[in-house]
Amino acid sequence: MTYNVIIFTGGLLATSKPFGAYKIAHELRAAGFSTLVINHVEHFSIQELKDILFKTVGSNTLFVGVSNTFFGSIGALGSAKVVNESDAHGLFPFAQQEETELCNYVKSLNPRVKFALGGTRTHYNVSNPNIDYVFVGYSDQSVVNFARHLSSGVDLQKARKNLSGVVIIDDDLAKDFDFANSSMKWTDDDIVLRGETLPLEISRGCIFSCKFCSYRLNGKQALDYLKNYDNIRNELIHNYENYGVTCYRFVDDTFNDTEEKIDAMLAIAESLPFELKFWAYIRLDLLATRPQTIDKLYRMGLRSIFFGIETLNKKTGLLIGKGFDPDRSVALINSLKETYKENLHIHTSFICGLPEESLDSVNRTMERLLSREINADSYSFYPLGIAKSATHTWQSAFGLNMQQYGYYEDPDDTATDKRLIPWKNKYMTFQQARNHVEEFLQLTNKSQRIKASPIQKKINGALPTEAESTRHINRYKKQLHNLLERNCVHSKI
Ligand code: B12
Ligand code: SF4
Repeated sequence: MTYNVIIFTGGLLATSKPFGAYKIAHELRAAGFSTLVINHVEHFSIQELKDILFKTVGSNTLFVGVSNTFFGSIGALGSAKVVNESDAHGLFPFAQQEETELCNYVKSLNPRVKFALGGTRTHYNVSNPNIDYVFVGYSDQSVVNFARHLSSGVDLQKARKNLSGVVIIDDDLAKDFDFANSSMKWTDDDIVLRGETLPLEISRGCIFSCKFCSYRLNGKQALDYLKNYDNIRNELIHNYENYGVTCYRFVDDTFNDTEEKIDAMLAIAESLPFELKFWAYIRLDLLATRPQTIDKLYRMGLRSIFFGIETLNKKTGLLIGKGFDPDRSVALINSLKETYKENLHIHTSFICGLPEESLDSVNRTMERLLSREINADSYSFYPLGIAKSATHTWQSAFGLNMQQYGYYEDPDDTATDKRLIPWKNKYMTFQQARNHVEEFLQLTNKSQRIKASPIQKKINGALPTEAESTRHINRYKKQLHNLLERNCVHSKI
C-alpha cells in the first residue's frame, strides 16, 4: 500500500514516541488522507529508508513530511550518523548529500511529491532546495488545508514565499483549531508496541513566562488550550483496549497548574479499568503552595516527576521567574522522596549561566546533588542557550533583550552551535558554561547518579541503556517491516 502522506520523525530516546508527527498524522487521517509515520529516522541507513519509500510512495502520494522537534538532541544522544551541517536549514537529520539522495529517490518514484518540514525547530528563513514547504507553529489545521490544496487545489491559507522561494505556512498558535475538542487516535500503522509508554497531550501552553523559556504559548490563561476530559478518557480507554497501554508521558508544560484539572484527572484515573501510571512536568512551587494536591497526583498515578528548578540561587530565581524559596524547594523534594520512596521518581533540571549566578553558586548546587543533600533520583544540567533570531521562530525574554539581562556577544567564541548566540555575562562565557556542565556530567556518569530507577524505566522508559535502546529500535524496525510486507500483500490482492 502506498500512502497520501509519509512523515519521518525521531530524535527522542528510543522508548518514547515524539508526539507532534503522530498528531499531524491523526488530523490528516481524520480528514481522509492515508498517513504513515516513520519514527527513529536517524537509526535507519539511507538504503533502509529507500526500501521503505519504495513500498510507501506511489502515484497517490502528496507529500513527504519531516518533524524536527527533537532533532536537536540527535547528536547529543550519540545515535546519529551525520547531522546535517546546515542543521538550521536541514530537512532530514543527515548530511546534505544523503538528504538530496533521498529526496531524488522519492522524486524518481513520483515527481509530483512535495517535501514539507514541520516541528518546533522550523523558522522563516529556511533556504534548502530540498524543501518546498515549511510549517511554522502548531499545524493541526494548516496541514489538512495543505493536503487538500495538493489533492484538490483548494486555496493554500496562511502561506507566503520567503526570499529563498520556500513556502512558509504559518498558523503559529493555531487559534482557530478547536484544541479542547480535538482528539488523538493511535492506529496499527503507528506501531504501538504492546504495553509501550505513549505521550498523551493534556493541554497546550503554560501559565508562566520564565525569562529563559522560548515556548510560544507562555503566559496563557489557566484553562486555555485544555483538552476536553471526555476525549482524554476515551483516548486512555482506546489505548488500553487496543494496545495494552497503561503508562504515559503527559504532554503538558505544567500539569499541576490548576486544582480543577487535578481533580478532574483524578476522577478520570479512578474510573479507568486499569491502573494509570504517568510522567509529567510539575511545578514545585505549586506543589508547595497547594500541598493537598500532592497525594491527589500520586493517587492519580503520577510516578515520575520532572521538576524544572533551574537554580537554587534566590536572586537568580527571582530574576528568571522561578523565585520560590530555594530552601523550601529542597525540603519539599526531600520530603517527597521520604514519603514515596522508590514509588516516585524525581528528576530535577538545572541551568548553568543564568543571570547573577556565578560558577561557585552553580558548583554548590552540583555538590548538593552529588552528595544527595538534594535527594533527587536523577538530574540534568544544561548550559543556558540563547537562540539566534535568524534560526529560531520564538525567542525567550533573554533572546529578545540580552543586554537587559547582562548578556553580550562573545567575539572570541567560534565553537558555538550556529543556531545559538555565543554569549558572555559577568561571570562566564557560554563556552565555559558548556564545559562546566560537560565536566559535571562526566562526574555523574562515573558516580552512576543518572541511572534510571526501576519505576522510571517502567513508567516512561527513560534513560534506556544502549542495549535496551537497540532492542527497542530493532523491535520497531521489525514491526514496521511486517506492516509494510502485510500492506504489500494486501495491495496485490
Ligand atoms: C513533552 C516534551 C518533551 C518530552 C517528550 C515526550 C514525548 N514522547 O513526546 C521529553 C521530556 C522526553 C522531552 C525531552 C526534551 N526536550 Co522537550 N518538550 C516537550 C514539550 C513540552 C511538548 C512537545 C510536544 O509533544 N508538543 C505537542 C505537539 C503536538 O507539538 P509539536 O511537537 O510542536 O507539533 C506541532 C507542530 O510543531 C507541528 N509539527 C510537528 N511536526 C510536524 C511535521 C510536519 C510534516 C508538519 C507539517 C507539522 C509538524 O504540528 C504539530 C501539531 O500542531 C515541548 C514544549 C512544547 N510545549 O511544545 C518541549 C520541547 C519540544 N523540548 C525541547 C527540548 C530542548 C528538549 C530536550 C532536548 C532537552 C531539554 N532541555 O528538555 C529533551 C530531548 C531528550 C531526548 N532526546 O530524549 C524544546 C525544543 C526546542 C527547539 N525548538 O529545538 C521544546 C520546544 C521546549 C522549549 N521551548 O525549549 N521533551
Ligand atoms: S520554563 Fe516551564 S514553567 Fe516556565 S514558562 Fe517555560 S514551560 Fe512554563
